[in-house]
Amino acid sequence: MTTFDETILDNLEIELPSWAFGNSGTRFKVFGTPGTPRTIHEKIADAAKVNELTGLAPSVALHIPWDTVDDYRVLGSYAADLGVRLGTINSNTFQDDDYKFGSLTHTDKTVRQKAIDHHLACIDVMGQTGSRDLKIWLADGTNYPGQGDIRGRQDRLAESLATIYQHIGDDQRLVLEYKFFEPATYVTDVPDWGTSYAHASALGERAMVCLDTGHHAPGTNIEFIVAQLLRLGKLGSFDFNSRFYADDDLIVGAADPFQLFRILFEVVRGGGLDTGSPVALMLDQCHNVEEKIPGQIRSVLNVQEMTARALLVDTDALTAAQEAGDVLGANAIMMDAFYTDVRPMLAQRRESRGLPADPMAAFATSGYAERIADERVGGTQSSWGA
Ligand code: AOS
Ligand code: ZN
Ligand code: ZN
Repeated sequence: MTTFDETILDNLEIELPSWAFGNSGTRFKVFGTPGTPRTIHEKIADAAKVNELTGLAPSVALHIPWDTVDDYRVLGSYAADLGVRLGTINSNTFQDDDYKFGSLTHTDKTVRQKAIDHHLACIDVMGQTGSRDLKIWLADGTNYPGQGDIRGRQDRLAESLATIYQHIGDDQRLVLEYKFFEPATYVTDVPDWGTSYAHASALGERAMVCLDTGHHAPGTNIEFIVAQLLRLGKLGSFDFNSRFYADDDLIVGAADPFQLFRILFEVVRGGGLDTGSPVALMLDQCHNVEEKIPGQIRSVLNVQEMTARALLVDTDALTAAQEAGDVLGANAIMMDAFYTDVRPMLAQRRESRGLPADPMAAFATSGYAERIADERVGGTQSSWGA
């Protein structure tokens, strides 16, 4: 097996979303699961279990107001006691009647101000949690031609973002996520990487793009976008998940492992996993029918496995083949790395670092699932959202 720089694997960190541990579903049905967290504390405990067994997930993203608490410093200490830290703060301007026709883009200044104030409150939370990133995903958009002034909405968006950005601290970042459709079905106000990049560039150095892998039209070459954003120095973070149809939020690497490999190859190629890189890796997933904690374990392992395979690409040989016009040779170098089973090597690495060789099996025999099912009775289970 080709050898590679081990530090990239050693330093790999994938943030877990608090909402992945709650019940989620479709508009037809949300299925409850025994042991589902009832509080943000229980979500953090579950996330910490994933980190304990994999060594890959030392931070948890919060969604405000879903994860609102009185004292975020106390919550941070609680997380630290469990071996994790609080990470990205996600704003939410998509579950309030006032935002029916938009939030940061709304024609009504009062509604825009309400949405801006929510983001300022999120920045305040970041100050208490020590979080670096404010991640903004907007549901803003329109469903029918003529419903809104496309250009005016962009102008208002730019103005609102600029107001929020003024409050972003020197050590903080504003990360703007794009999505091609849903809930809006005609115009989405931040539909693609170009729009996100245009706004982030206008804001300044501490504004970056968030690439959610499930937010592209079928057939989109996502690794190209990754390469381009890295070139431009504007790839701030990933929301990892996978999809068959739309924004399915399935386990990353489940639907198309080869695509994940190609994406991670470009991340490595662009220095996105080098020490000090601005690229943050995060999951943005829901577990509708599968168990949630194993779902998160499987996810971070998938990212680790595809990172290892991407690192196996013999880049010197690849460059030589590319420059020689050896199309099939170059392609074979990529495929050799992709088809390499890195699982035994990763199991060995885990053992040598005091982690279980097989985190999925370790969780299954840990008794944790049974314990939380017994303990977490009464109260209301969290669902996607609260
Ligand atoms: C929505 O589709 C986006 O992926 C956002 O990242 C969103 O904030 C997240 O899914 C949690 O709702
Ligand atoms: Zn997302
Ligand atoms: Zn999404």
